[in-house]
Amino acid sequence: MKDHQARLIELSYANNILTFGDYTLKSGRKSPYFFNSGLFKSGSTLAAVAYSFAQTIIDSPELEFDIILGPAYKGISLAAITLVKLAELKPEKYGDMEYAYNRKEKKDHGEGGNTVGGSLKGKRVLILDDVITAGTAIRESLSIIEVEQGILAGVVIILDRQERMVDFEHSMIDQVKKDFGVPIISLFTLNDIVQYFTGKLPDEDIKKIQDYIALYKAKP
Ligand code: OMP
Repeated sequence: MKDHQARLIELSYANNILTFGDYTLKSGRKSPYFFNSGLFKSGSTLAAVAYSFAQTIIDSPELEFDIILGPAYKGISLAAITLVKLAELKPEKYGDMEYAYNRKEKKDHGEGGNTVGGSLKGKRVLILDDVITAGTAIRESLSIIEVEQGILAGVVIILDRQERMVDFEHSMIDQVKKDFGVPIISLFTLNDIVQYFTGKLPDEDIKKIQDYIALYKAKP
């Protein structure tokens, strides 16, 4: 784990973005931990996540893309702040790059269209989002790219929960890598969380996570 990744885990915990307790997920799974990226709401936490995303992208030359897609709602601000940071760190490469996001509701007046921002058509699109669990949200983002005639170039997320799909023993991440042959990168994974908090959290909390892993961990 790089320093900025460990710092992001620490800061997420300090700001109640990463919490331990009893949660029901979108997939119906009962999880002993939750990551709420909607709580990146202060200037300093937004700056930290933007830096971590931008630095991870810069450190991943295999990610070659022309535009960033931030899926509504939580991906929108994440994509915007990351592009600002990329333009700051590497203006020659990212200064003119655009981002886009989808509308949740269809619009038939004004500028129309299902996306706002740059056009995805014919472009290599990087999806930037918060969390992948069973893969439903990422599936929706893939269909936006398809409808808008873009080309998937890769995915960067904050947290890979390393879980299997609802009806399949492998993870959605592995499936997308296989189907599209593109990189999928996370700022940190559930493994990193366990590693970071072992010895810092009560053993019983770590045990609950281990039990959860035993139930839902994706097969490689
Ligand atoms: P999947 O669509 O199952 O991959 O779940 C990912 C989505 O679930 C995220 O985009 C969030 O909306 C939500 N989520 C979190 O935000 N944090 C978590 O720790 C877990 C989930 C979740 O419900 O699985």
